[in-house]
Order: sequence, then C-alpha cells, then structure tokens
Amino acid sequence: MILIMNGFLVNSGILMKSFEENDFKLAIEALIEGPGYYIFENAFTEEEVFEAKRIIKKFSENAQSATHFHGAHEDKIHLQRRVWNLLNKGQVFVDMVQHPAVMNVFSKVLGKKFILGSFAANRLLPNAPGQEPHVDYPYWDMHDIDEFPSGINAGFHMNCQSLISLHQFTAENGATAVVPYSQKKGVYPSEEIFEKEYIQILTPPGSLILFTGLIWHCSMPNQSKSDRTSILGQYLPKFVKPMEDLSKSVNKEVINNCSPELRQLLGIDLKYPEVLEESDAGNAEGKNA
Ligand SMILES: O=C(O)CCC(=O)C(=O)O
Ligand SMILES: [Fe+2]
Repeated sequence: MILIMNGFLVNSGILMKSFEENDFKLAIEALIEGPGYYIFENAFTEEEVFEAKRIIKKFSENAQSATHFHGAHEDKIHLQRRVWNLLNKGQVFVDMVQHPAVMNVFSKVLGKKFILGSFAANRLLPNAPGQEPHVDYPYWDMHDIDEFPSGINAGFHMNCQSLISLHQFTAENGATAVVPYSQKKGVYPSEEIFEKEYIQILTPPGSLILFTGLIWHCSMPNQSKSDRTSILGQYLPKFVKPMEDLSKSVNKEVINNCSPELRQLLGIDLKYPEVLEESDAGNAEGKNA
C-alpha cells in the first residue's frame, strides 16, 4: 500500500530485507534446541516503523488499558501503555503480523495451521519500571501449577512470540531481557536465577525477534528520556484458545480483505468446537476424510 506522509512516499507493504530458507532453519533450531530466541535485524522499513509508532502513539496518548506483570509497580502502571487489537488500526500491522519469517518459522514450531492469539503494542514511557520475569500465555499463570495438566513440560511449544522493536533497543531504555535456554525448563521463572542469568536483546529499530513463550523474559526499566515501544505477536497451535478474542474484535473489512496467511492466523477455517448434531452426515475425520 502506498501512503503519502509529510511529503514522503511510503510503501508500507514492502519489506526492507528479505530472508532466506537458511535463516528460517537457523531460527527454528534456535527456538527449539538453542537459546530460545532468534533475531531478524531490520525486517521492517523505516517508513513502516514510523507509521506503526505514529498510530500506536495516537491510540495510547491518554488511554490506560489492561496490562500484565506489574505487581511490584502499581504506582507506575500509567508509564506502560498497551494498544490491543492492532489489526484494526492500520495496514502496516496487517503486513507485520504475517511476515514471512513468522509464517515459516512458527509453522514448524507450532504446526502448519497455527493461529494468532494477540497482536498488540507495549509502549514504555520514560521511567516505566519494566515487568516481572514471566513466561507468556498460555503458560503465564504456571506459578499455580495446579491449573495445568499433570506432567506439563517443554516437550513441545504451545506459544511462540514475535517482538518488533520500533525503537533502537538499548540497555538504558529497557531492551527485552531473556534467560537463554530457559525455554527448555518448562517452568515458571525463579526471580533469583533470572537476576543472575538474564541478558538484554539489543536491536536496531524495525527488527523482528522470534522467541518461544516458555523462555523466561520481561521488559526492563526504561531509564532513558524517550519512549521505547515493541509490538508483541502471540502465536499458538490451532488447538489453544487465543488470548484476545479476535473473532469478535477484528473488523469485517480486515477479514474480507485478508490474505490466505491472515485467514489461517485468524483461524477462520478451523471447525472446532462444532455443533456436530447440525453438521453434514458422514465421515469428517481420518486419513481419508
Ligand atoms: O516489550 C517487551 O520487551 C516484552 C513484553 C512482554 O514480554 C509481555 O508483555 O509479555
Ligand atoms: Fe511476555
């Protein structure tokens, strides 16, 4: 899509850098067997980053919305702003959500009909305190292990995340912290171990970081004088219930214009749960169905 902004021609549909099969292979290995994350630097153009920041700023100027993992800093919660349901807020987000690296890598880690559970922004204003170390939905309340099936482990992944850095991410402005290889533990983070073992992922603006939701991670305090914003995509195997109710909230226009990739992400062709007594008679499952 071509946009004209402040006299500049902006092609929000064109990706700055294209990646190859081998990059995807390395990313899959990194997520499953390696450190649990992989960085695609400069995956998005300056224009896309500019447009995304502009829209996120507009939607988060005054609004306070639902957020997570701020138990220790209730008094500063206004310094961290979320913008939910980004797919309704601009074509740039529709493009970002289905980046080829996301589609290729996550189809191997999560299964080829994987879906989207959330696409939202996390804007940290100066002095935002960052988050508690955590794992992501659906593992995020694993601190109460009794809510989970007995024997739950990291044998396969029920969440992958994309994180797009819209600013240069630095130690000062709260670049995302992770504990490499912690996704293999399959347990809720220990704050003590996190403190000793975390590293921060430093990236230029427009980078795409892929990681598994089981990696111990969090946003760190923003001690700089400017904003630090990320876009977070949550991707799930086809059988995990999404966190944002996208089937109710994504606009008809977005759905009517969606690519096959976005159609898959929105789970439009998935059948279950189904009212089976009203379904066509006959065999619907099995190798020959
Ligand atoms: O913005 C970040 O660095 C990460 C945020 C995050 O992990 C979350 O909100 O679940
Ligand atoms: Fe997270």
